[in-house]
Order: sequence, then C-alpha cells, then structure tokens
Amino acid sequence: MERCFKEYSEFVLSLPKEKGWATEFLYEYKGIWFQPKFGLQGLLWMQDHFKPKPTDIFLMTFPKCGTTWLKALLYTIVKRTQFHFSTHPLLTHNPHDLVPFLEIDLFGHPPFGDPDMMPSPRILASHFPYSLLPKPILDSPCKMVYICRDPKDTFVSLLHFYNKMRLKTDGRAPIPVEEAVDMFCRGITPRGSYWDFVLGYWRASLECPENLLFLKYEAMKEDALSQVKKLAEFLGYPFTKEEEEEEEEEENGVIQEIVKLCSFENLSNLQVNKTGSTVHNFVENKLYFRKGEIGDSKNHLTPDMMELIDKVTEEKLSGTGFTFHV
Ligand code: PAP
Repeated sequence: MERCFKEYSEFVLSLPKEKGWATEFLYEYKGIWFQPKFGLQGLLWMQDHFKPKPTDIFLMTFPKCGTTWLKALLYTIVKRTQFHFSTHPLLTHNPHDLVPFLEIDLFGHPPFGDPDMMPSPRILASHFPYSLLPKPILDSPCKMVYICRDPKDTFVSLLHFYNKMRLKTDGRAPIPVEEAVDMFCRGITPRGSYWDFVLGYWRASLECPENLLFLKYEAMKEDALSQVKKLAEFLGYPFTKEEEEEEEEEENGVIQEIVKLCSFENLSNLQVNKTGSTVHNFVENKLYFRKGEIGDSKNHLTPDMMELIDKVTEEKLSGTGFTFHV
C-alpha cells in the first residue's frame, strides 16, 4: 500500500507547478490547483480505492467556507439521540476529529485510516471539486451537503489561515495581500478557482436536489434555526413533532440546543479548541476559529482589491443564474 501511495506522490511532483500558499508549490491536475500533501495525493488514492456506502453523508466544501461549523452541525443533528448536550463529544473534541476529511485525515498519508471501522451513517468531509469526485460516490444514493461563502470573506479567511501555516511549515514570510488577491482571482488557490468550485456543486444541486443540499454561510448566520431544520430534513433525520413542539414551548428546545452547541461563540471558547490540534496534530484547533463574521473582508482589503474580486465574481457568475446573495 505504501509503495503504491509513493507512486501517486511521484506522479504529483511531475505535474505543472506554481508558487503555493501554505505549501511551497501548488500542482495542476485536470485544470485545478492542489497542494501535494493532504490534497492531491489523497484525492488520487481515493479515486482508485474508496468505496462509499449508501448511508454515507458527505460534507463538501471549498476551504474556509464553513466546514468546521457544518461538521459540528451534521454530527450533532444525525447523532442527537445518542448524546446528552451536557456531555456531548463536541465539548471535548474539535469537529474535525469527529468528522474526518477523506483526502487529509483518512487518506492523506500512510498509515491510512479505516473508514470501514466507522459506524453508519458515516459522516465524511472533503474539499474535492465536484468534477473530480470518484464515480462510485456520484453513483451512490448518499446524501451530500455543500456550503458556499462570499468570495471576499472566503479569500480573507484563506489568507489568514495559509499565512499561519506557511510560518509553521517552514518559517516562510506571509504572502503579501496584493499577490494573494491576484492568485485567488486567477484560480491559483488550493482546490483551484473558487468560483468554478462553487458552480460545480451548485449545478449538481439543481440536477439532483434530493442528493445534494446547497447551503450559504450567510443564510446560516442569518437564521441558523431554519437552516438546521432544513438540513435535518434533507439528511433523513427530520425533527419529530415532539421535538418541534418542545422548540415552540421551551426556550431551549432541541433545535436551539444544537444551534447553540455548534455556534462560533460556544465552540471557540471550549478548552479543546483553544489548545488542541488536528490533522496529524499539525493544525492548532484555534486556527479554525478566527472571527466567524459576515463582511470582515472590508477590514482587510482595499476598495480596489474588493472591486477586483467583485469583478471576477460578476464575470464568472454571468449567465449562470447563481448569486452569492442570500
Ligand atoms: P476548513 O475548510 O479549513 O475546515 P472552515 O471551517 O471552513 O475551515 O473555515 C473557517 C472559517 O469558519 C473561519 O472564518 P473567518 O476566518 O472568517 O473567521 C472561522 O472563524 C469560521 N467558523 C468556524 N466555526 C464557526 C462556527 N461555528 N460558526 C460560524 N463560523 C465559524
């Protein structure tokens, strides 16, 4: 198995490359840019070896669009009868430790995790572009949730995170914001063009609404309660009549408890998320919780930079019928 994985690593290093964000280089595969380790190598391995189960639940995201939040919500909704809120696993585990990334945590590097050991329904996450999803996943009746976010806020969140990772990986200086805006607008970002990534999932959600639920970070922030209800229904774990009634009668009904448990305010203040680390102990949990706000990009980008990203958004979305607005 290890020798076989080495072949994927060698293949990746033979691909066209560009200056990277967290890693020194990004590599281009089928028109999309990837980090080699914990990215493309795992994706290639998965395309050849991963076997989905019909009950699987997949969370698909472009990095920094709400993955941590949705991992927490999916886990809590689906397993709500198994745990009490006062002793819930999220109080002592980072969401990334409860819902693994396929190409990072399970298949990022040998020794691989064993998804067959996970209880059903398995909740798995990935930053796979839709166009590169393994065929067995596309052919399976599993449920898939996607969440997108405003491009400027996504960019700012990405830049903060990757600059921290650059420093940690090999002490490299931060990418200047002007240069990063240029790379982002040209689609030279880990997982490629943000807009192409979003449109891939949005189009698929129109074709298969029963299998793919498309959410927006901003809509979740505005009205988490109704989005959580929608999510539970889509996943096949709708709130019961009793749960809905409890919600109307009590201040702390089950839906509100779920929203509170998974909120930025709650998760970011837990000890495990202030001090622990994930991804083979490399990424500090606190890096997944920065501000969690809508519109923070205006505090970090000049009007010209905002305009540039808006212009690309307009061009990319023109004629698609899709908008980031809620
Ligand atoms: P990932 O794709 O690398 O796992 P992801 O969780 O998508 O990262 O992105 C982190 C962003 O989500 C951060 O945004 P910011 O940089 O603009 O602050 C983080 O603060 C935000 N975030 C994390 N948890 C939550 C939450 N529970 N509610 C809302 N936003 C959250």
